[in-house]
Amino acid sequence: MAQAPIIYVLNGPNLNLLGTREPEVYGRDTLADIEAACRSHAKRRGLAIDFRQSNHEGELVDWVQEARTRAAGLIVNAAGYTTSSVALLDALLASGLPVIEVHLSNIFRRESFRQHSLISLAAKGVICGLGATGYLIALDAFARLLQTEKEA
Ligand code: CA2
Repeated sequence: MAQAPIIYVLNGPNLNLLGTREPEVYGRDTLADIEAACRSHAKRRGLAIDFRQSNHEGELVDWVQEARTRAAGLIVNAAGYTTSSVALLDALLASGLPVIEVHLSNIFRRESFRQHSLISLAAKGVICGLGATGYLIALDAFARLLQTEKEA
């Protein structure tokens, strides 16, 4: 059987703290819970995931460059780098891969500085405010997208 397409799921700074603080904003799931949910959901959709988190901008850039040759798409929650990282935006644009941007919280109900995403300039779609479910919806979108590409 052919290998399942790989979706890189990249998480930015401080998301390793999920489940320990600010549950009213980010929910009670830990990042490990989200990874487990993504892994089983991806399997149901015929996808594989490579799920990672880094507090370092350059490491995220390296992973996007790596994804170019390994992945069929990227799900990115760039966290605090969302509004500031031209380097990450450039890497995403250069990857030529479809990107879905995800945020756990509804950034449009929060401070205005959170509402201007640079990453969105590289994104096919953006999902926010649905907590961990947003990642699963992004995987659903990739399953449909890749199926449509296969049929074309
Ligand atoms: O809602 C999201 O997913 C965000 O990307 C999360 C970022 C924030 O800067 C964005 O505006 C929206 C923050 C991630 C920090 O996560 C924490 C989790 C638990 C405790 C403290 C921070």
